[in-house]
Amino acid sequence: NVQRHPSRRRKLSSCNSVETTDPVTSPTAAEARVLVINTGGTIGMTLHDDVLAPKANAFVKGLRKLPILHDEVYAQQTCLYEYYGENTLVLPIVYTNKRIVYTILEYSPLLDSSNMTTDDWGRIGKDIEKNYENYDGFVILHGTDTMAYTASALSFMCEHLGKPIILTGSQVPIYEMRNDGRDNLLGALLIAGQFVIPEVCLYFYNKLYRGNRVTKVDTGSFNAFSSPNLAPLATAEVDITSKSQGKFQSVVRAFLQPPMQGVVLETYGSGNAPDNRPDLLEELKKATDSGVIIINCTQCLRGTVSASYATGKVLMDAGLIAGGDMTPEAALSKLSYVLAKEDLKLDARKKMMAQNLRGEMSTDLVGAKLCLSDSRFIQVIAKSLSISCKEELEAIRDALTPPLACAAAKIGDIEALEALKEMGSNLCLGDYDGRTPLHIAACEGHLKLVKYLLSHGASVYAKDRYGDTPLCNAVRFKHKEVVKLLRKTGAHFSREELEEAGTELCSLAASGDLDGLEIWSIAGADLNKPGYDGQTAIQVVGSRRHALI
Ligand code: ASN
Repeated sequence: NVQRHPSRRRKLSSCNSVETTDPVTSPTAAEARVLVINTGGTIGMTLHDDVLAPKANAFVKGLRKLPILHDEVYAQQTCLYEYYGENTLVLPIVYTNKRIVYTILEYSPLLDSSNMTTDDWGRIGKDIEKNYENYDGFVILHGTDTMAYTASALSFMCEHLGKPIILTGSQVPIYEMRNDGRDNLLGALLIAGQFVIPEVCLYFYNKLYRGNRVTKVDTGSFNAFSSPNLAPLATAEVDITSKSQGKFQSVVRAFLQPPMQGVVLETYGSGNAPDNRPDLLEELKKATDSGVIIINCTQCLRGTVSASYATGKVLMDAGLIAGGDMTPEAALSKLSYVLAKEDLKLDARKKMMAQNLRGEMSTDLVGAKLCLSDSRFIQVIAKSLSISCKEELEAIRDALTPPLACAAAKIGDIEALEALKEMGSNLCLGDYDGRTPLHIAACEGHLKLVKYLLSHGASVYAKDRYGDTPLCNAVRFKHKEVVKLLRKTGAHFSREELEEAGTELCSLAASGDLDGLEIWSIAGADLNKPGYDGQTAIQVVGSRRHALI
């Protein structure tokens, strides 16, 4: 795709590069941009006095020397540093003929993640917000010790997220001969640059996990994280396809006193505690009565908190909130997030804690199990193919339903979409051309349906095989209200699209299409952007008026 970064391309002739037709170095590949925020952690540490500690201003220089993580020839040929600055690097070309250009923002001081505080979470969140529109994805380099906490915290902080945020790091510094940092960084960059996964994720040892589902389980293995209750979101294989009793009671009482506002309690099995300790239960009850939010999480890696035992029911009776299958890391961060919502009353806060906010807990494990039995359509097909096992049924459903959902979107049939959703199909998936129901609804101008899809998690950032988003489609087909709604939901033109808009705007101006110009402007285009001949749309409108007079 030759038009992805036109202004850099325009400069190419003046920069000291030699044009080439070699596909590996040719500066004609489409580019994705990823922002890497380096907060510290083992990945960039070096040995000082026999202990590992972060080293400032060394990471970018180190990466430049690793051909697997940086293509210096391409950088020179495309004036990369001149355009994006010295801290920008570029991966070798990937098989999808894409270049991933990444810029590293290094924090000072770099931290061992055991020293991270909630202020650091806030700083990361703000930096993502500040740079959100200029990048396709974000990678956060972070120490492993508290990575699951930061991932959980970011998942709650990032409301209406539409782009991937991927935390990664390593167990061994990237500068050492045998290390896991190179693979982890490379995998995270490839995913952040090529896939629209609108979640906070954690990538480690070839697996992409939902960030608020992981826990660090191993201090000495490259396979350091586990997501016990939710399978990885993606796997990168060949292809990328998630005490003493009396004293204890007084400690509990002291601990639950003001200003304590919330507590995560890790309990046995399915959320159980001794029911023969009325003294402790009474302390817990007193605390919840006085407004302390206590979340009951299980100590077990797999399974969920339930009220199936008397020993669990006593905790519910004491006013604890069942934490389902949330990790304690996610529960703690969620609690900080909910407690920070100052405008919420206690009941509303408690309700939020019990609800699934970002996929951190399975709401109803039984109900969530896929039920294909009531889907006549899939059954008929399965029967004709003599298929009965659940996995094969799911495979058929996943192959068939995206084009069906697109067909329903084309005719504005919300009921059909609702039925497909109930069948367990994902309305965000695209058809063979990567076109999602939202793309189709945007083309057709079905405002109600666009609203429906957006409220059911459709991504405004989904790109079809031509690189177009639903916003591009709505603009092209001049559906003003859809454009407004998509913009309100966070859709925006990429920097490259804004650069390229000048010529299109001029041709609209030349044909007197003021409506079209208005829609482009609502979509974020600058009517003062010059077209290929240096004239702006406004100038073209002016000279056209002049000619008419
Ligand atoms: N102590 C390190 C950290 O969390 C551990 C690591 O990154 N592997 O920063």
